[in-house]
Amino acid sequence: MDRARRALITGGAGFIGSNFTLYMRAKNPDARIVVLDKLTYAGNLENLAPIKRDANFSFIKGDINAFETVDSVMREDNIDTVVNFAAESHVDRSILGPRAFVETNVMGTFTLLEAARKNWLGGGASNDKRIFLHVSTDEVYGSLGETGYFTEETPYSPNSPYSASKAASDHLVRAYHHTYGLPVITTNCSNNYGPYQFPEKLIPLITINALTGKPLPVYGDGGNVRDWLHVEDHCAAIETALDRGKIGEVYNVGGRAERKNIDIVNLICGAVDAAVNSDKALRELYPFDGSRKKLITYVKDRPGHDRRYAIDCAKIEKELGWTPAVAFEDGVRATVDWYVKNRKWWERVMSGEYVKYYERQYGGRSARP
Ligand code: NAD
Ligand code: TDX
Repeated sequence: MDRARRALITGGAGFIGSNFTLYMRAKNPDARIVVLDKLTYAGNLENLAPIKRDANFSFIKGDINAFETVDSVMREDNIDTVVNFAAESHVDRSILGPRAFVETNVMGTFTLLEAARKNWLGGGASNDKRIFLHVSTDEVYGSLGETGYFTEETPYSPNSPYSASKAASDHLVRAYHHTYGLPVITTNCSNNYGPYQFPEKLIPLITINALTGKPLPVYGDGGNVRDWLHVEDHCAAIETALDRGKIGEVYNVGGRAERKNIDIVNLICGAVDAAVNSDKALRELYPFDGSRKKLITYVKDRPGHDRRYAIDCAKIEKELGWTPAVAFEDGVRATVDWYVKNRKWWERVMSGEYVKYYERQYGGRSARP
């Protein structure tokens, strides 16, 4: 990162936000970093433990909907960079209970934009280094057939309450630039994976279930396709957009790694088998006879399940020089190893709330219709 930013990172105790906070601190020891996070079920302060004693870092437990909190942080810390990760992020939870998605993703982003407008455009000294970077998703573009890619020009067509709420937030961000001149950049990224991902998402859920010998739920026919990006590559893309992105622009970020869900589940089974079989202590901890592929269980499909996502990331590659670096199969094996080594982390986050969610989401769903 090319200079000492004064950054407010919202949702910095979640999966991508904590990876980005640690990445930014490592790249730029002089940056002032303030993380604002509500610590919902998905937020975990332990993710930020490596920098908790850093003098140039502070954590604030708070809601992006609380205008006074956001406003005072922006003013008192003289924030010039907002990176907005805070969100309700899980599609299945948005189907079970959409309200929180509208409250945080739409109203929360609106509140942040209002605080940035007041602090940056309210008549004080101008500063051309200010950036409000909004972290969004490829899901806003809807679902693709067998062919084609999402570009920055693809019309929005969100299908789940999650993607609709993210789409609404993207539109507000765009409007604040167009109407008020707020210095914004939006990134729309494909599916991430890597350390610290909450085990409600496909890759960590399948990894932990395979380790612990539980059924591996595959929705529908397992043929849905996602484009996967290692979280470290996403962090580098955000850093690139902050350093070299053009204000007012949108950048699609993807891994050029389209995979069918069932192929990923098979890959994880192989990686878990290999990791456990290579170590006597792990064999005793996670005993299993044969390949874990036998745990694969096809279950009832997700309502409105998007069939295929695929990102065309040529714009950020050509204009800003970013490109994904982690090969998918290598990244998945490294991620499986991380979950094998960090059992304490996932045992703690799979608390009472998680058990209730899991039962609601997967209980009585074992047969495909
Ligand atoms: P996550 O669910 O792991 O983390 C979200 C964080 O936001 C948590 O720490 C949570 O406590 C915090 N949060 C939630 N509501 C809040 C509120 N009202 N105020 C303050 N903090 C709040 O999510 P993630 O997977 O790390 O995703 C981060 C961002 O990236 C989201 O905006 C998501 O839409 C986007 N994104 C995610 C992916 C992916 O594959 N995970 C891909 C593309 C884009
Ligand atoms: O148990 C499961 N079985 C299964 O087959 C789970 C949890 C998922 N799936 C399927 C559904 C999807 O086709 O795997 C695919 C990936 O599912 P998720 O990990 O839930 O991700 P997805 O719905 O694609 O959304 C993710 O990518 C875009 C993130 O959760 C979003 O935050 C991000 O914006």
